[in-house]
Amino acid sequence: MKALFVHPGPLLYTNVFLRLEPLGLELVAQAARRARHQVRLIDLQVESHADYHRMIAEWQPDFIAFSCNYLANVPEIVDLAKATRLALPRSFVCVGGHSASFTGPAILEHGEGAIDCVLKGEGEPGIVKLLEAVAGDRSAVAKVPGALTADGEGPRPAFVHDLNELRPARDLVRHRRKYFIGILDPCASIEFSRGCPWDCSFCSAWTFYGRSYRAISPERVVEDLASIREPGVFIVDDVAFIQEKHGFAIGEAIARKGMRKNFYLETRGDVLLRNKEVFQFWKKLGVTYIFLGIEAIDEEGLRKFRKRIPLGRNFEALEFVRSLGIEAAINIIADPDWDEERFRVVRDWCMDVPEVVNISINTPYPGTETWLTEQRRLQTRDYRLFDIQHAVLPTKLPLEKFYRELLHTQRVLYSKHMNWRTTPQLLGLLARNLARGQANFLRGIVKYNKVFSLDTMLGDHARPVHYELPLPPRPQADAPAAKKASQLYIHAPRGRAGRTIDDAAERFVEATRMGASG
Ligand code: B12
Ligand code: SF4
Repeated sequence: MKALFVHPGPLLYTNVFLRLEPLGLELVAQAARRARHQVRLIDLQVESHADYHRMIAEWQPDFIAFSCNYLANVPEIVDLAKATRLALPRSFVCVGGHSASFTGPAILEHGEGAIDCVLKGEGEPGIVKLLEAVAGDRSAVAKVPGALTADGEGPRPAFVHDLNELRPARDLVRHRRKYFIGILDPCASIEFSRGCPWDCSFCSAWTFYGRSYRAISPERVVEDLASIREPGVFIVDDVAFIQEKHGFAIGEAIARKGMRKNFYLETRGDVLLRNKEVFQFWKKLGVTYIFLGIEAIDEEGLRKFRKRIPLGRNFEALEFVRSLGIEAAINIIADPDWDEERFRVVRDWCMDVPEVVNISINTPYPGTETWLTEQRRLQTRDYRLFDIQHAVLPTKLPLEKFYRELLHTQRVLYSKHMNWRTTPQLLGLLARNLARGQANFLRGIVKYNKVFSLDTMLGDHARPVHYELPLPPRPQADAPAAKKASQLYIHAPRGRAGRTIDDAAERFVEATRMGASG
């Protein structure tokens, strides 16, 4: 069959700071290719809807699969599916990915018959079975693990049998030089592990993967890295180097091959402090940026987000990153109940630290515990606003004032990095990128004021809403935490056996998490 894989368009962030290759979709496309289907991929972050329509008109795929990791992309995907149904009435349309897995019934309903199936969970095993059913016995579609159709739901999605057997179909992406993160331009993505053993209440990474954690072998990582031509590499793991020896094994394999890249990774402060040597080693291998989800600058805030890392440890982790000479980027979650004073305190704190600070807005997502327990009513259910840059919960300040404060804070932080001290260095880096024909980040800087403006933000709230996220279920105050969590899982938890970490790391995770689930 001819199968087309589609990544939806950019979100707010993607227009300025970063745009990354659709690694998950490449893996799913490769699984289909291995099953001998003809496969193409289009990434609407870097191509237009007109390109998409041209491609389906010319190539006439039998099967079209959209990747829906981000909730904010749901309306775009539903509209594209409807247009596709009109253009190619006989082709099969499916939607998969992180957010689709948590909102399957609503996506089918919005599609009004244009979406044949939502395929939940990791896509690699499911897509092969789904394509087989679509090509042969269509009545078998509803029995495919992870499939949700108007006729019913298949069994729970299956895990990939062995992550080491997979390779992303990097060759299918047509504009590789368009992917970047800040000055890492161009930048590819790579996976060293999948899943997360922690269970933070605002996050759905762990509920998707059933709190499992699987490591990819150093041999497979090196082989994949060898296929990457870009100098920058984004490590997509939720928490990098949870298991020190895995980090060393990969690093040593890379060093033996003499490979040199500039890496970007994300991790937790307590992991950094526990596994200092591995981060020291990776500094030598080229880690340029470490992103730390500090989330809050006071103990109360941290408790709220259920990250059981004492504040002092987070600051110690920051000190450690600085001591390595690696750039740290920090994320802080702004709560909609922040007032002017709270914003001022945060601004002052951020100005005192040398790091790049990013501020996102506390947003309850389907698939998270906060989604089930958040007592505040949503002030909007417009999918497009669920991008952690818009306030979807009622703000204590009037919305306009809240955005004014937020934008002011973001601008202060942004200009901190564009000041007279950093500008010469930044200009040098931009010039070097330009000389190599890479202007993605420069374009982002130019667009900053247009993207992050009060009028744009308020205008986003005023747009007509065609598709609304269904309301979260009523919170059940008496339901035990474990029961609440178990309702959320996409992949069935396999308990301790599902986590390829040693007992010491498992004990460390237990001591630093707060959940009651397996
Ligand atoms: C790396 C990452 C990023 C990277 C790049 C992501 C990218 N290129 O798309 C960056 C830093 C840019 C990023 C940014 C954001 N992210 Co992000 N990100 C992740 C992270 C940690 C890993 C994603 C990843 O690459 N995984 C590895 C690949 C192999 O897996 P995958 O893409 O999920 O694909 C698999 C399945 O989803 C599925 N699948 C995917 N597509 C399809 C399609 C079909 C047809 C099928 C059948 C299956 C399928 O199969 C794939 C293979 O198994 C996830 C958390 C997580 N563990 O999933 C959060 C996550 C996806 N991000 C999240 C969010 C909120 C964001 C931001 C909005 C804000 C932020 N956190 O910074 C921005 C917006 C990004 C944008 N597009 O503008 C949320 C999503 C919440 C939601 N429900 O919308 C997540 C779940 C994290 C969380 N805290 O809960 N992100
Ligand atoms: S540590 Fe917490 S926030 Fe980070 S990926 Fe794991 S569960 Fe999500």
